Amino acid sequence: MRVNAIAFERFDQMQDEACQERILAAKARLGKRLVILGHHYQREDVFRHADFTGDSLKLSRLAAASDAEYIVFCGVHFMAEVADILSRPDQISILPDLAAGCSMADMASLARVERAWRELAEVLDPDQAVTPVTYINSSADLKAFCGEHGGIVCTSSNAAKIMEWAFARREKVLFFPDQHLGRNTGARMGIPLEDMVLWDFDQPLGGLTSEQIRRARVILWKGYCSVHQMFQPQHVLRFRNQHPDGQVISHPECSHEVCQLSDYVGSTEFIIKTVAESAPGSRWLVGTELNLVNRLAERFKPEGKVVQFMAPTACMCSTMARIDPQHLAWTLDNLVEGKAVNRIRVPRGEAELARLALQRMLDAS
Ligand code: CIZ
Ligand code: SF4
Repeated sequence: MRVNAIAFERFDQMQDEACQERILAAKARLGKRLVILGHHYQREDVFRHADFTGDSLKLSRLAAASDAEYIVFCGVHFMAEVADILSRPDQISILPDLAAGCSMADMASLARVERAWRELAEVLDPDQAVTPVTYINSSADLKAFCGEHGGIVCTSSNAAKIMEWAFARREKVLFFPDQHLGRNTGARMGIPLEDMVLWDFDQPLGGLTSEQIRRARVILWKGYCSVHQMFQPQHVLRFRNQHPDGQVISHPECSHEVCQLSDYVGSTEFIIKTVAESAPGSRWLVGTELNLVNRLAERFKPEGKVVQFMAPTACMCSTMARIDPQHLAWTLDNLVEGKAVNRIRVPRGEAELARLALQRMLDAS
């Protein structure tokens, strides 16, 4: 941070209402120089300030198309990286709190993936036989790894199309970091569960035998989302019991068992669209982040739709919640002063390779 930036301490204890006023005032002063992007999982008191809302795919496209000088990403770290990679060099991507990471993304590091690639090379030639596919929930260096090794990025909106792209090029897929999105997508494409093996990155050769690797079609990284992992088959079964007419919709980061019991499985954009298009009076059980489910419940209440959260306990994305009105107000006040705090900048070489993998995704989806 530059020495003369406004310190966060001045905002830390500020009341929410005071922050809201400052955010509105700063937005008015910055006008078209600023665009605020808000992910569906953001808390309401931040989400309401977004110029555009969406999932990470939609928001990364919008970041690329935006003319604004400052892109303030109310989401998590990898999303602000994608905005930096896809935007012009003179645009500045900002994450209001640098501690807003993604615990799933952190489960795959470049060192671990490179080690996996080296270990796979003991069994086969990975650059001939394996397409690396990274979920967009991953750090920029892993997207660069995919760019360099003939691989690609996917999101929960396009995972099946991207897997098809991958299989059209090489016979196997190494999918990281989310095992569940990989498994659910593979299963939907008709790949038997036994043809998808789990790569335990703490074990030599992922805890697999050479034979298991040779036979596998998909190698799934042992990562998961701690929020979506909370949803259990019994939550679905209990709902079905109580509400036989109700419908169940889940995010593909949920376990395969939960997805199998659901009527619909898809990304946040898909979930919103499906509930929006359902008949008035319908009842839904939704397996995804709580802020989004609460927003859906409020939005569709006037149509008599009942939208319920899948788990009995509240589970939010705690890292998304780091972006609060205090951090947003602090970030914007600094921009008004001409200071870009918390800028996210991906090193050039890495950004070029990551852009290649992202561009393959955008072209394929
Ligand atoms: O891709 C995203 O934005 C995430 C994290 C979830 C979803 O399905 O939209
Ligand atoms: Fe990461 Fe899960 Fe939070 Fe999404 S909900 S940002 S996958 S920790």
